[in-house]
Amino acid sequence: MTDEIKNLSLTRRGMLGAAATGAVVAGTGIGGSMMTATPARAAGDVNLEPGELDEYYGFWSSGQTGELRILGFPSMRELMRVPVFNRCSATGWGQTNESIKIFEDGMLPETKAFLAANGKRVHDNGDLHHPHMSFTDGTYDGRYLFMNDKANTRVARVRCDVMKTDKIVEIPNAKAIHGLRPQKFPRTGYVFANGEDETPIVNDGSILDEPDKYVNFFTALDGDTMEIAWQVMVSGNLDNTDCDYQGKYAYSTSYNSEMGMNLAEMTESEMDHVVIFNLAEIEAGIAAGDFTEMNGVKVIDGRKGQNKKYTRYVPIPNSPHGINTAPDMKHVIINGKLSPTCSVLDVTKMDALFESDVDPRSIVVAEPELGLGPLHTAYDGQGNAFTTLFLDSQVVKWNIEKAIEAHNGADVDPIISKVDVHYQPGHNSTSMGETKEADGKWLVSMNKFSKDRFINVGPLKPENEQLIDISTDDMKVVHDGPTFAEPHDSIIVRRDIVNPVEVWDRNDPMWAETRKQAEADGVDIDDYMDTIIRDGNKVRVYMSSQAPTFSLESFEVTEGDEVTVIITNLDDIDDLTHGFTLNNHGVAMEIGPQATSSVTFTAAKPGVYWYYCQWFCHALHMEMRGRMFVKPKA
Ligand code: CUK
Ligand code: CUA
Repeated sequence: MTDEIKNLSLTRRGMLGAAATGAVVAGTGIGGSMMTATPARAAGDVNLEPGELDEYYGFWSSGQTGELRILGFPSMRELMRVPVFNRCSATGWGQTNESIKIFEDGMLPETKAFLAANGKRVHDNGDLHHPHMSFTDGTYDGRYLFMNDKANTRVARVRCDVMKTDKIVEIPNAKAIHGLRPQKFPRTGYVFANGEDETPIVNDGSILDEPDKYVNFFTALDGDTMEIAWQVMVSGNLDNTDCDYQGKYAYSTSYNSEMGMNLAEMTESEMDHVVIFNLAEIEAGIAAGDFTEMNGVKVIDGRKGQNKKYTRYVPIPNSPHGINTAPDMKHVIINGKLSPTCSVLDVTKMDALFESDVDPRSIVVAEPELGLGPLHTAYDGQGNAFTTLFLDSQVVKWNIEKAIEAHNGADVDPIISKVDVHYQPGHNSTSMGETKEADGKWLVSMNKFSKDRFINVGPLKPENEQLIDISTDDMKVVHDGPTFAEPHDSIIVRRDIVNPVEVWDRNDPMWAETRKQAEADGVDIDDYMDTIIRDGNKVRVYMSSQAPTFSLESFEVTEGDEVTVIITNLDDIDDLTHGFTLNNHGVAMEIGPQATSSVTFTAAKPGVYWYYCQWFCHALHMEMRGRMFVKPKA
């Protein structure tokens, strides 16, 4: 595309948008001033020329695949998969010693024992729903990404300098970590994580059907150390969570205030609730010793009716799901799911809620009816909200102030426009939309069903993530993006905020443990190495890689030996990753430029086994191989 044509297509979209805006404004009876109220700001072109770079990073969850994905945005091109809770065939995540250490360091002792009894060291599945970046002063700071694992009750952290996982923490007491958000102000700070499944307060196999003995846990981790700061025990389950821009409150939705154990019981009442957590009071309670220690964690009792200033329960219709703080730093929108409404909370009214016995519903300042199945809301930073309607297969754009006016009796319709999406949207995200720097350019609707949108690949179909230009009131779907199971949530981050390195720093903590072992063995892992250490039936094979060779063309071990292969990639050129794959041993790992990786396995039956570099690194990449010779046991 030439520049003229590109400009032309931009202009044309701008014109179409403006024309449609007029129609919508006329149709909904909103004053014509709306047109000037929304400043012209072209979202940009979704079709990048070959070689052109994206304006944003998209960080995508992958649901039950267990990894984090990085997309270029708005092109929606998948750039990278970062293994987190999953076992990765390419990189050896979940198999290398460096990654297993990260899994094991944050593991509860009972899980270690359970896995050992099942002949494993790590869980190799996860259910990653919510990736969120660390904040400083209300906006992303490019340090870390935090994410949940609903399947095995964990929280992980990814370092944004190398885009690798560096912490995986299993959360005690809670079950099924679901909602997760980092503290926005003054910084992260806390990472808030919801347990979704309630469990008996003593969960030792003696209690099943006594709902009054079931509780749930809200967890605050320290985002710097990834240690658990405290937990709050609550009534009902917890679904999604968010926090304010003032650093005072966090809040979570609960879809089962009934504490029901089956579908009929769980959806019985018309009103469920949002739990509001008072951070200063909780910290004071911890300092004053008003906690119970459970499995090494300080737990505050914030259950309904304990009448302390740790929590408040605000009734919300009906099985509310998503909860999203607006970039106006004042309003919080709760998505009704089984109710066609969204409830708007005013965070400035929360102080009063804790100081006196005002009606908890007094912080609800609007409750517009938007359509069927509202699940999540995103923002444009111009006072408008975009809510997914799961049952209607639509995204609705509505104005928060108008919803408040209508709630106060004015005859105004807060709904600006609706757009069909394909189909059944869950989360949606806008560019920078969960920060105070929301820029109102793009929205992605993360649809659970794609049905007929792509050529058929069998009964299991991809999700469909649709890109919507929101720079005008007419929301225009401009791209369909198929994804594999099952992204729930995403964030869209301005490119200047994220600055990963090109090659590893030799002093990276990732292989600190390996370095220690090498020092004990008298090997310098920062240099050329070709040393084999025999230590009983343990063999440590140190080699370096430099395209297109491994320093060791062969090494010898004995059948049944516990072999550890340690490799430093001495290449320091941008994009020169090597790998080590050992035939018929299920062994493969990535060794990035200037990185050290290691893997441990038991040598199989006697014979010759070739190992090779699996990353195409050089014209002689095919020749980058060697032999492990396994001798019979004497
Ligand atoms: S949840 Cu999936 S659509 Cu886990 Cu954020 Cu709402
Ligand atoms: Cu090294 Cu291929």
